[in-house]
Amino acid sequence: MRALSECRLYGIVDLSYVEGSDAAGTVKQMLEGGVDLIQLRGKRKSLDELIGHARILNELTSRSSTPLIVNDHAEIVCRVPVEGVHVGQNDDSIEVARRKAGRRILVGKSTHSLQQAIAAQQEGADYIGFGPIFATPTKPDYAPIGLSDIGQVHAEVSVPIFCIGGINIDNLQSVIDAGAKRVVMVSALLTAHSIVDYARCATDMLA
Ligand code: TZP
Ligand code: MG
Repeated sequence: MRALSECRLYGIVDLSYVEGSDAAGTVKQMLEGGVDLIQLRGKRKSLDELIGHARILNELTSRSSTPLIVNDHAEIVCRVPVEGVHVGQNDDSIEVARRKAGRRILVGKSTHSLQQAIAAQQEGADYIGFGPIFATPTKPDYAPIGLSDIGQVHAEVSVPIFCIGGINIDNLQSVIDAGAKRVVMVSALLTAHSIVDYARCATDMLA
């Protein structure tokens, strides 16, 4: 399985953008385009529905040694051999997520400030999301934090940092120039004319 330290482009299969029936096709295109870490996110889906999707996606990601992370629900990790879970500031703590999983998994945490980033590392996160960098319809209730703390968060946090929020091909270079090594793309990738070409372009820029 690919190590987190080798991951640069994190793609999220967000079921508010992708029909469940298209999720597997989306993941195949992401993998072909070089997305090297994938998350399943379905805010409005039941646990059973998410478990069904996770099973199908896990077949694809495991074949290409790409870690699959599920959003929010450590319960899924007990039922499907995915690699990890991602928790937000208002979700299970990292400790609770690890206890629920009952096996060794990756746990990522969303952070929205430098202080939260440092706290998440101290709490034992394997990686963090840092953002939203720019305003985004995918997480509309969160104020963007901008580019200014990206350098500092990389100086103070040693676990992999994935900048997230409103990132697309047109602003990716500004995020990299601010110090980012890794990014998450949700809507930009999922609404791209060609997910494969879009991901290839982003991975080339992050290489
Ligand atoms: N956490 C912070 S911003 C965000 C999440 C889940 C959404 C990112 O989506 P997009 O479409 O890439 O802006
Ligand atoms: Mg969450």
